[in-house]
Amino acid sequence: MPQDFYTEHEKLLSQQFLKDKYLIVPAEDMDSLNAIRKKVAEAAAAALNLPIPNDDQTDHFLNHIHERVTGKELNDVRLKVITEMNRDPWFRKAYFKVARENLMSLVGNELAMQRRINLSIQLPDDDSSLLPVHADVWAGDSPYEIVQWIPLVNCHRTKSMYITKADADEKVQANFSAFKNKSSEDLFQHIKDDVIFLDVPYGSVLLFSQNVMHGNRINTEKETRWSMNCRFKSILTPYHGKKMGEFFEPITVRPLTRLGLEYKLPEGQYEQ
Ligand SMILES: O=C(O)CCC(=O)C(=O)O
Ligand SMILES: [Fe+2]
Repeated sequence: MPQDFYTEHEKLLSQQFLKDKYLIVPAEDMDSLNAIRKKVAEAAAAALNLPIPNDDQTDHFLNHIHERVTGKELNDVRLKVITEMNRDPWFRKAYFKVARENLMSLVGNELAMQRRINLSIQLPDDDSSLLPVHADVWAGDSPYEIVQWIPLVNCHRTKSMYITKADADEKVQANFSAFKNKSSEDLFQHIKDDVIFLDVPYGSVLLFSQNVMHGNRINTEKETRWSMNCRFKSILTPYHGKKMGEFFEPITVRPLTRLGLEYKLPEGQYEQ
């Protein structure tokens, strides 16, 4: 595909994304990211009846939450925090600002955003909230979606998520009938030498295609993982199970698209 209309920066970004199917980029707006992290920590402290950590304590508070919560209580806390995150409209705007320019370069400038931002918390050595190997497109997402994955603590090795190397992923998905009667653990064992546990420190953002197999394993690091994920797509690309209005909300519809969608030909004019 000719790329001569791209800027040099867009060319580099898209080449790298098309090669690896993911990118790790610096947060574009640290103030927004810090405000997001503060809100999450406050909501978690409230859910656990703990004092709200100050800014200097927040990183330690999140990384060490397993010292104050059991695996059993965790999902309840997680759901309470998600509700708080999604209650304030500023939170979504801040989330978008953290990777706005990169999203526009990779996806388009007329974007739909997932209505509910997700939160994932992985305590050390806990197997209760793992996501086995999958590609979200296998379960209702369209292949036109990107995931914006933002860590609230430094994520690496099993404290992070893994993604499959693009060439290995392509081979397995092209020959998927071989795995028809196999478990997702069998599938993971098959690809395990071809997965990359992504190094995503706080202050950076992971953008990945959910067409590629990914997931997580038991966190064998000594700290708890906190990360958020939210999908974006170009408004006018095809939808699958996740519909506009229900799952996605338009966030940057441009004026000419509005005019075009609203325009009605006067009666008697030729309609194609
Ligand atoms: O955070 C993870 O470990 C996996 C996230 C995931 O599967 C997704 O966002 O689609
Ligand atoms: Fe996923």
